[in-house]
Amino acid sequence: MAFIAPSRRLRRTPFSDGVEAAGVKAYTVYNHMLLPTMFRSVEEDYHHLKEAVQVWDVAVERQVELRGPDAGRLMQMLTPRDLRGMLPGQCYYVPIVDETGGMLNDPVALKLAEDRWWISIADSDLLYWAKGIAYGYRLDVLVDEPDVSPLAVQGPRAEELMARVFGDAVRDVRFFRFGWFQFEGRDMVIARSGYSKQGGYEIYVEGGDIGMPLWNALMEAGRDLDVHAGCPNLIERIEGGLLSYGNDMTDDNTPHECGLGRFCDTHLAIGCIGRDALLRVAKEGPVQQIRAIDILGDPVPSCDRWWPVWSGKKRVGRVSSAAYSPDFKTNVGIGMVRLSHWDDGDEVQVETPAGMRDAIVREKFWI
Ligand code: THG
Repeated sequence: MAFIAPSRRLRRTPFSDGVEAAGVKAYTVYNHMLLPTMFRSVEEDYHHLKEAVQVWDVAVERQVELRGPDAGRLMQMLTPRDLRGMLPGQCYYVPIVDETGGMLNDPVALKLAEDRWWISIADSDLLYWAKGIAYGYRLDVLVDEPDVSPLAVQGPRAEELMARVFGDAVRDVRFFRFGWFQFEGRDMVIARSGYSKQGGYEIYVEGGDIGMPLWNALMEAGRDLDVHAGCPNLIERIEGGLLSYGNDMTDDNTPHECGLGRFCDTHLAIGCIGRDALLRVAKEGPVQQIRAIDILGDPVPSCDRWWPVWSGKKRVGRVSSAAYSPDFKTNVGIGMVRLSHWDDGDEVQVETPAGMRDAIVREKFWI
């Protein structure tokens, strides 16, 4: 692969100077912005994430802010998850669907106040869908992308590091809740969340100017904890079954196909734009679904296109993410598999660039 040419359309983040100083080795592009994918090596980063603590530049998790009297109404139009019981201070993982029930995004929504929400988006331009709906329905709501850049602190020592910088009260923040904390006199939302299964926090840094001071403070406070710059780790997120929008699912998939049915209350989600379509398809139930796929044999190359899944001569699915797991000593994968072959233990073949491989479909992910 050649290099990617920098330009103003490929946005840097408030933490990019720190990321570069830490020796970033690879980036991807996400929401038109740089997302680090590797520091030392994907495997070294993986072991370190599970043992210590990492600071992640996840500014690519852009916020779509909804502000005004109709903010809650617009939020409910976007998702089949019932939001009526949600309180300020809570985060919800919410499928976002279009009028056909197709997935447009799978963000974390934060309810800041009755009339103010942040939608912390995955890699698709949700801002325009939200603006279009607000305008088309003449809603009394402001929709924009504020200067907010999440910084994640992930790993088993995350709580200790965060307590050193923000005080012991951060220890009391529960999973998928957030509170307001101060750094150098600036208010920041801090949630117990993040794109790993190792535990940790996400700091919603408001104002790019405070980004590097916070980055440096975390690095200094965590020196004896072996803190290191890190990033969402391919191996760990596959082990944990954390989905990647645009890779593991697209707008061709319903939330139910994505295994996100547990985040839908379609009957109760009155106002959701995709509600009727989802109720229709829910009657029959999905005919394909996301599964963990254990690909046997030597380490596979990285998955930059869908790999066909076969049962003999019949195509029964695709693999969308794969990596060799040092802890589980097998290739861990995420794929979409047809109903006929989605039971735990079902044996299939995966057509990888390294040849045809035997594989086993699993109903549970590794962590
Ligand atoms: N954090 C924030 N924004 C994000 C992500 C994030 N935006 C982009 C991307 N990640 C969106 N996708 C996901 C996918 C999974 C989760 C969050 C965002 C996630 N899932 C947990 C799980 O599946 O175990 C918990 C879900 C729950 O129980 O509610 O955290 O990571 N700010």
